[in-house]
Amino acid sequence: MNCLVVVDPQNDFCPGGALAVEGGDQIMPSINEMMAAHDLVVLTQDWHPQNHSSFASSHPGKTPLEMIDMSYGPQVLWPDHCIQRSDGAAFHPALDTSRAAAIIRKGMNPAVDSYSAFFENDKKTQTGLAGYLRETGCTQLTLAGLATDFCVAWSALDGVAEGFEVEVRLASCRGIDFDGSLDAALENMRKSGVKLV
Ligand code: VGL
Ligand code: ZN
Repeated sequence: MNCLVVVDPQNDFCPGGALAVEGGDQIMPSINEMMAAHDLVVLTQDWHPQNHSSFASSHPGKTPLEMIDMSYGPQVLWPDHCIQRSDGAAFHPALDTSRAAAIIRKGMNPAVDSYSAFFENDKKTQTGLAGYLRETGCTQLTLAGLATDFCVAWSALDGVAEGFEVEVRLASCRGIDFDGSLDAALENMRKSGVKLV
Protein backbone atom coordinates (compact mmCIF):
# COMPACT_ATOMS: atom_id res chain seq x y z
CA MET A 1 0.00 0.00 0.00
CA ASN A 2 1.24 3.47 -0.80
CA CYS A 3 0.09 6.76 0.64
CA LEU A 4 0.29 10.28 -0.69
CA VAL A 5 0.93 12.65 2.22
CA VAL A 6 0.17 16.24 1.23
CA VAL A 7 1.85 18.57 3.69
CA ASP A 8 0.16 21.83 4.64
CA PRO A 9 -1.43 22.79 1.28
CA GLN A 10 -2.98 25.83 2.98
CA ASN A 11 -3.80 29.39 1.97
CA ASP A 12 -1.35 30.99 4.39
CA PHE A 13 1.55 29.23 2.64
CA CYS A 14 0.41 30.46 -0.79
CA PRO A 15 0.85 33.91 -2.39
CA GLY A 16 -1.25 36.43 -0.46
CA GLY A 17 -1.06 34.33 2.72
CA ALA A 18 0.54 35.18 6.05
CA LEU A 19 3.62 32.97 5.50
CA ALA A 20 3.58 32.91 1.72
CA VAL A 21 5.90 30.53 -0.07
CA GLU A 22 6.76 31.64 -3.59
CA GLY A 23 4.72 29.63 -6.08
CA GLY A 24 2.99 27.69 -3.33
CA ASP A 25 -0.31 27.72 -5.19
CA GLN A 26 1.27 26.27 -8.35
CA ILE A 27 1.69 22.80 -6.87
CA MET A 28 -2.01 22.04 -6.41
CA PRO A 29 -2.79 20.70 -9.95
CA SER A 30 0.10 18.22 -9.94
CA ILE A 31 -0.81 17.08 -6.41
CA ASN A 32 -4.40 16.46 -7.54
CA GLU A 33 -3.07 14.35 -10.41
CA MET A 34 -0.84 12.30 -8.11
CA MET A 35 -3.82 11.24 -5.96
CA ALA A 36 -5.12 8.70 -8.49
CA ALA A 37 -1.83 6.79 -8.35
CA HIS A 38 -2.05 6.24 -4.57
CA ASP A 39 -4.04 3.82 -2.43
CA LEU A 40 -4.50 6.36 0.32
CA VAL A 41 -4.37 10.15 0.56
CA VAL A 42 -3.59 11.94 3.83
CA LEU A 43 -3.47 15.71 4.29
CA THR A 44 -1.74 17.61 7.05
CA GLN A 45 -2.99 20.96 8.29
CA ASP A 46 -0.96 23.43 10.34
CA TRP A 47 -3.56 24.43 12.96
CA HIS A 48 -2.34 26.92 15.55
CA PRO A 49 -4.12 28.61 18.44
CA GLN A 50 -3.99 32.40 18.32
CA ASN A 51 -1.26 32.72 20.96
CA HIS A 52 1.05 30.04 19.57
CA SER A 53 4.64 30.21 20.85
CA SER A 54 6.07 29.93 17.31
CA PHE A 55 4.58 33.35 16.51
CA ALA A 56 6.94 36.33 16.90
CA SER A 57 3.90 38.24 18.18
CA SER A 58 3.88 36.00 21.27
CA HIS A 59 7.35 37.29 22.24
CA PRO A 60 7.54 41.05 22.94
CA GLY A 61 10.34 42.71 20.96
CA LYS A 62 10.84 39.78 18.58
CA THR A 63 10.27 39.82 14.84
CA PRO A 64 9.60 36.99 12.38
CA LEU A 65 12.61 34.85 11.38
CA GLU A 66 14.44 35.58 14.63
CA MET A 67 15.38 32.50 16.64
CA ILE A 68 14.53 31.74 20.23
CA ASP A 69 15.41 28.92 22.59
CA MET A 70 12.48 26.78 23.60
CA SER A 71 12.57 23.99 26.17
CA TYR A 72 12.90 21.54 23.24
CA GLY A 73 15.64 23.47 21.38
CA PRO A 74 16.03 26.40 18.97
CA GLN A 75 12.87 27.61 17.25
CA VAL A 76 12.39 30.00 14.33
CA LEU A 77 9.76 32.66 15.01
CA TRP A 78 7.09 33.07 12.32
CA PRO A 79 4.44 35.62 11.45
CA ASP A 80 1.01 34.64 12.81
CA HIS A 81 -0.25 31.95 10.41
CA CYS A 82 -2.70 29.06 10.07
CA ILE A 83 -4.83 30.16 13.00
CA GLN A 84 -7.53 27.61 13.74
CA ARG A 85 -10.70 28.22 11.68
CA SER A 86 -9.22 31.18 9.77
CA ASP A 87 -9.27 31.40 5.95
CA GLY A 88 -5.49 31.24 6.04
CA ALA A 89 -5.62 27.84 7.71
CA ALA A 90 -8.06 26.46 5.13
CA PHE A 91 -6.86 24.18 2.34
CA HIS A 92 -6.11 25.99 -0.91
CA PRO A 93 -9.29 26.05 -3.02
CA ALA A 94 -7.52 24.39 -5.98
CA LEU A 95 -6.67 21.30 -3.89
CA ASP A 96 -8.96 18.31 -4.40
CA THR A 97 -9.72 17.17 -0.86
CA SER A 98 -12.33 14.59 -1.86
CA ARG A 99 -9.95 11.63 -1.63
CA ALA A 100 -8.42 12.56 1.72
CA ALA A 101 -8.89 9.60 4.07
CA ALA A 102 -7.44 11.45 7.04
CA ILE A 103 -6.42 14.97 7.97
CA ILE A 104 -3.65 15.25 10.53
CA ARG A 105 -3.76 18.59 12.34
CA LYS A 106 -0.61 19.77 14.04
CA GLY A 107 0.80 22.70 15.99
CA MET A 108 -2.20 22.83 18.32
CA ASN A 109 -0.19 22.82 21.55
CA PRO A 110 0.56 26.52 22.23
CA ALA A 111 3.92 25.63 23.80
CA VAL A 112 5.35 23.37 21.08
CA ASP A 113 5.65 23.88 17.31
CA SER A 114 5.09 20.96 14.99
CA TYR A 115 6.66 20.88 11.55
CA SER A 116 6.60 17.13 11.00
CA ALA A 117 3.49 15.16 10.16
CA PHE A 118 4.70 12.52 12.66
CA PHE A 119 6.09 14.33 15.72
CA GLU A 120 5.91 17.72 17.35
CA ASN A 121 9.19 19.65 17.45
CA ASP A 122 9.97 18.13 20.85
CA LYS A 123 10.54 14.97 18.75
CA LYS A 124 8.56 12.98 21.33
CA THR A 125 4.88 13.81 21.03
CA GLN A 126 3.28 11.75 18.24
CA THR A 127 0.57 13.03 15.92
CA GLY A 128 -0.68 9.46 15.42
CA LEU A 129 0.20 9.34 11.71
CA ALA A 130 2.75 6.52 12.04
CA GLY A 131 0.19 4.31 13.76
CA TYR A 132 -2.49 5.20 11.22
CA LEU A 133 -0.20 4.31 8.32
CA ARG A 134 0.87 1.03 9.91
CA GLU A 135 -2.68 0.00 10.67
CA THR A 136 -3.77 0.76 7.11
CA GLY A 137 -0.85 -1.28 5.78
CA CYS A 138 1.05 1.55 4.12
CA THR A 139 4.78 1.05 3.66
CA GLN A 140 5.55 3.53 0.89
CA LEU A 141 4.98 7.25 1.28
CA THR A 142 5.01 9.94 -1.38
CA LEU A 143 5.33 13.44 0.05
CA ALA A 144 4.48 16.76 -1.56
CA GLY A 145 3.43 20.17 -0.27
CA LEU A 146 4.69 23.17 1.67
CA ALA A 147 7.24 24.05 2.69
CA THR A 148 10.02 21.85 1.28
CA ASP A 149 12.60 22.95 3.86
CA PHE A 150 10.39 22.83 6.95
CA CYS A 151 7.27 20.71 7.19
CA VAL A 152 7.97 18.51 4.14
CA ALA A 153 11.60 17.83 5.10
CA TRP A 154 10.86 17.15 8.78
CA SER A 155 8.04 14.82 7.76
CA ALA A 156 10.26 12.97 5.28
CA LEU A 157 13.06 12.51 7.82
CA ASP A 158 10.68 11.26 10.50
CA GLY A 159 8.98 8.98 7.97
CA VAL A 160 12.29 7.27 7.22
CA ALA A 161 13.10 7.07 10.94
CA GLU A 162 9.71 5.40 11.49
CA GLY A 163 10.61 2.74 8.93
CA PHE A 164 8.66 3.92 5.87
CA GLU A 165 10.02 4.14 2.34
CA VAL A 166 9.80 7.87 1.59
CA GLU A 167 9.86 9.69 -1.72
CA VAL A 168 9.58 13.50 -1.99
CA ARG A 169 8.27 14.94 -5.27
CA LEU A 170 10.19 18.19 -5.47
CA ALA A 171 8.22 19.52 -8.45
CA SER A 172 5.14 19.43 -6.20
CA CYS A 173 6.81 21.23 -3.30
CA ARG A 174 7.95 24.82 -2.74
CA GLY A 175 10.43 26.04 -0.13
CA ILE A 176 10.79 29.03 2.19
CA ASP A 177 14.62 29.03 1.80
CA PHE A 178 15.54 31.11 4.83
CA ASP A 179 19.26 31.34 5.60
CA GLY A 180 20.27 28.32 3.52
CA SER A 181 17.47 26.18 4.90
CA LEU A 182 16.50 24.70 1.51
CA ASP A 183 19.95 23.35 0.59
CA ALA A 184 20.43 22.05 4.14
CA ALA A 185 17.08 20.26 4.06
CA LEU A 186 17.76 18.69 0.65
CA GLU A 187 21.19 17.50 1.81
CA ASN A 188 19.74 16.11 5.04
CA MET A 189 17.00 14.23 3.22
CA ARG A 190 19.44 12.80 0.67
CA LYS A 191 21.81 11.62 3.43
CA SER A 192 18.97 10.02 5.40
CA GLY A 193 17.71 7.86 2.57
CA VAL A 194 14.77 9.96 1.40
CA LYS A 195 14.29 9.50 -2.33
CA LEU A 196 14.20 12.93 -3.98
CA VAL A 197 12.37 12.88 -7.29
C1 VGL B 1 5.56 25.55 8.24
C2 VGL B 1 6.72 27.20 9.32
C3 VGL B 1 5.76 27.25 10.31
C4 VGL B 1 5.48 24.62 7.06
C5 VGL B 1 4.60 25.58 9.22
O1 VGL B 1 4.37 24.15 6.72
O2 VGL B 1 6.55 24.35 6.46
N1 VGL B 1 6.62 26.34 8.30
N2 VGL B 1 4.70 26.43 10.25
ZN1 ZN C 1 3.13 26.73 11.66
